[in-house]
Amino acid sequence: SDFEKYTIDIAAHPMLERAKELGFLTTFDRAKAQEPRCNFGNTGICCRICIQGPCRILPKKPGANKGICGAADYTIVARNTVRLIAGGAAAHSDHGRHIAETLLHVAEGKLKDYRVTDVDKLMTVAQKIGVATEGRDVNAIARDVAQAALDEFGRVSEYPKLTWITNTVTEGRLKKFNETTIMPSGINLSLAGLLHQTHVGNDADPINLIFTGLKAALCDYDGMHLATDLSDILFGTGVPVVTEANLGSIKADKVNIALHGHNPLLSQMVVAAAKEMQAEAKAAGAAGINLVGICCTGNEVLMREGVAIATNFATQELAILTGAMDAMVVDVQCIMPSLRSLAECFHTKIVTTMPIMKIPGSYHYAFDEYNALDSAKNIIRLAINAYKERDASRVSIPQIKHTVVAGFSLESLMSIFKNINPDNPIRVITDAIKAGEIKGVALFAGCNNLKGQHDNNHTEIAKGLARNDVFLVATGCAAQAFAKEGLLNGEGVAKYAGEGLKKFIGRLNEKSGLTADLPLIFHMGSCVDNSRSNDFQTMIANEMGVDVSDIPYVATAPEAMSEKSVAIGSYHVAMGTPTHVGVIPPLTGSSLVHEVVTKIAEDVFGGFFIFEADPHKAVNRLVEVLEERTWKLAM
Ligand code: BF8
Ligand code: SF4
Repeated sequence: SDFEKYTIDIAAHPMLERAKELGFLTTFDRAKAQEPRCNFGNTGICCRICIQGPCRILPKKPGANKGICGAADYTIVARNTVRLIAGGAAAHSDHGRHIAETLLHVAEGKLKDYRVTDVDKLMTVAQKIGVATEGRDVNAIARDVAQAALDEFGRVSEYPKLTWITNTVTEGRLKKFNETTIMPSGINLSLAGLLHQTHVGNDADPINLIFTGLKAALCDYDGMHLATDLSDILFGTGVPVVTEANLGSIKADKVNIALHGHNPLLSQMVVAAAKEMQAEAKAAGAAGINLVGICCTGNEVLMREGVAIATNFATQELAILTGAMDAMVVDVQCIMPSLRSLAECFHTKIVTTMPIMKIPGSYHYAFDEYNALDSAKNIIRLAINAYKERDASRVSIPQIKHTVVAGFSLESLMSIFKNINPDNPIRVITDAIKAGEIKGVALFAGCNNLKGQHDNNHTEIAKGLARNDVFLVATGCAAQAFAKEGLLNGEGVAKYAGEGLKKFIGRLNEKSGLTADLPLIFHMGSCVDNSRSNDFQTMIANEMGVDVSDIPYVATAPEAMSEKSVAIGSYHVAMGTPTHVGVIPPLTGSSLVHEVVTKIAEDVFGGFFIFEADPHKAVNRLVEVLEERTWKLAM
């Protein structure tokens, strides 16, 4: 049927069948209805930057080979692309700012429900960014760390440069960023500057625009990194957890609440409140409260609390179609507005919580940091009441799920490495690379994109790289695809790892100190937690005595969709990382821009984009790149 063409996730098939029976349209139907796409938009040569537009480029038609203002295809494509980066960087860093503000209020003693949970991480971060720790009170240190994070946003002069970048990347990268003038000082300054630069009648130079885009992408890195660090400080740094994933994690006999979005500030409180409210759920006739995650807020509470994953971006609607979802609590980003109308057909309550994310017709429970736990309890109460309205005859949960071993913050990965090499844990991986046991490392990141078969690129590329002995780490919806497909457990290793990778993970297993076997792919967290992978790269490069642009480490976003993924991919290129994208982005309308980001970028940064929609070709290309780097390192 069509359903198999839409997605490889077998839990999704019966839900899509059900939608069809009930006459509900899902995102898969809407994606189909959008075809055929307009070629101008598809290739990036539609400009809507001023309201004389849209101007569309017809290369061969005199007068139409430029926009009304005279903008050429390369200007239009470059402007559109860098504005995508700015959107992504704004989203990630605003998320980081929210966490920083909360940490500041915690340090000032203003919030009763939050505290500094991971004092060790606070000390590490403080030392890293140059905040004094010696003999100081925890709250005083936390205040300075939070303030340093907030200062990243408001700086209006070009100096000093961003603290988190300055203190986390290799010396070589820092030099490169300064030489190419892409080193930012203030996040807001850079993003506003980019919007100015791309205004009608401003910069027409595609190269100049791309460099500004990379500067914004580095703001993305900075905002993500501080979001990860400060979330760890507030809620704890992930340690290995065993849980489960896919729609089968929704329980017919329990009050089911999905945590969907990105920001852990609220979802952590819901987790805490749920622990206290099991009795209330039982009084309503349920066996208890069952929390499940969708998208990155799901990844956040998976890493720290072991909460199960219901599903990822493309299939978020299907959680409601089980008929057993009592409430879906959403915060920010990647939440389909369609959820509300679908929920209307069931008893499900959609609860929006943030001032910048409302959906007409849904419940809005304004999240109040000052009474966070109470906010969370009110939401759970709404879910318990909804449970009472649930129609058991309409419940149909696909009994499909897999065991997931996750929680691999860099700290928890290093503590496993430490069991093998106590003096220098990172050598566990650099030695394996040098010995040729593994071919390098690949980061899987990013979304689902309805342009392709859901989750197929993720899993095919992962299996292909595993077979080629590449050590795999993952974040975001990519990690959730693997979780749902059973690749985040020991069986995944047995089935798909090449001989070298099998030996490598086997060695880690012997000394892991865990009861569960280690997985084929190491789940590092949410999308902001790509910063964990960047720290991993930096450690490897420093240990090998080279820059990150020389190490066999690649990134892939097999099903990239969001502006955030464009920002992440772009800063990876600036970091010197070969970066594969499995969806052809809207920039092919300018051969110049295409050439710059796929080829010339390598001469400047060492990193470059690989656009390849075919998963098998992508694997070959990525393996080739890794082998070339290993070969060069050995020379
Ligand atoms: O921040 S991977 S679809 S959920 S944007 Fe969104 Fe993409 Fe999923 Fe996480 Ni990241
Ligand atoms: Fe057209 Fe130029 Fe306006 Fe773009 S900025 S819409 S190309 S006139």
